[in-house]
Amino acid sequence: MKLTFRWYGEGDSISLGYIRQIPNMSGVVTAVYDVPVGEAWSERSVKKLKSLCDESGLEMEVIESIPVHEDIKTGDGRRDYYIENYCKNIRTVAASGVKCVCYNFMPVFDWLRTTMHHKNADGSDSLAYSHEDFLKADPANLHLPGWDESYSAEELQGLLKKYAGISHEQLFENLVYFLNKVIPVCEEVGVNMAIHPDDPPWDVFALPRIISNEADLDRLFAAVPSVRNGLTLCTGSFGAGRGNDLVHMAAKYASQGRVHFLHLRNVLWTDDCDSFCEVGHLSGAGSLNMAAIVEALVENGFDGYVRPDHGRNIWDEGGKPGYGLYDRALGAAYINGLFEAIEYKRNK
Ligand SMILES: [Mn+2]
Repeated sequence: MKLTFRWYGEGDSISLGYIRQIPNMSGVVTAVYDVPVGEAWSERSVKKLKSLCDESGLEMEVIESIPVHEDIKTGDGRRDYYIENYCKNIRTVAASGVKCVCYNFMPVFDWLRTTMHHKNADGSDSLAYSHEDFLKADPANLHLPGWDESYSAEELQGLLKKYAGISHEQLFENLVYFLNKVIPVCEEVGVNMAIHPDDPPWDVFALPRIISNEADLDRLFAAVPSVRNGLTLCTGSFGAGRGNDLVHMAAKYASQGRVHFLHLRNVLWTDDCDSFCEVGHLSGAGSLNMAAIVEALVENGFDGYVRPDHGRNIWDEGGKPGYGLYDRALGAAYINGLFEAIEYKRNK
């Protein structure tokens, strides 16, 4: 596996120098952040990122993400223009050595929590989702932690209205339409597309979601069979869905060669419905058996990019919720240990 770390570009308070010092770190996962969603990234911006990484001794082989414009998801008039830009972006990043692009196809919200500061018993805090609190949210007057600055009230209502007429079937067809244009470019330039699952893996506010479980993935891979069409196995996102058998899914998609990118984090299911909180990465901290998941991956030939996903906020670090240095670095150390132990045992 290749261990990576998400880096939010030059505006990130965590420096490449710090990232470089995490044991076994091979590279960063990053993106161009100052271009509106759907527009083309300049070669200059991508090359700048690449040279910053080079100077720090880190690779830049994974982009997370090239965001998909809502018109592509809704299938509206300008989708072909945005898909063309998307293909251009794939060519641009491939020219700088990128091998994997993480993206998602979630309408409007690409993650959703009800608090960014859930207090854990150990004094740390983390992101959490309470189904009870979620049900109290009023779609006509939405205020969601982490989202209030992303859309104006009018924009949000406009988008929600647009999606009111879009079924799961339609959204899926729009995803296939998009991939049928994008995957041939990926084949040409040697880039893997890694779709990120819905987070959490169910519909929110009547917005359709189509990458929530094994059946969804099977349907996607049957519709666009190229192995360039793969996934980001995000254990925390799929793992919030209690019907998802992560060990089975890890084994199945790794053996198909479709796990291009791995997000490792644990979640703790906190009640009898859908509530969960984000916890430390190791198995004992949450509801997922991380060792069994990684073992299933390794035994089925997984050799791709891995990154520690969201961490807790510990040691009074502050900063971007879920994306501090400390707990993600602890997660990285744990991930190194898991892989080393499993690979050692296997190769003995
Ligand atoms: Mn993830």
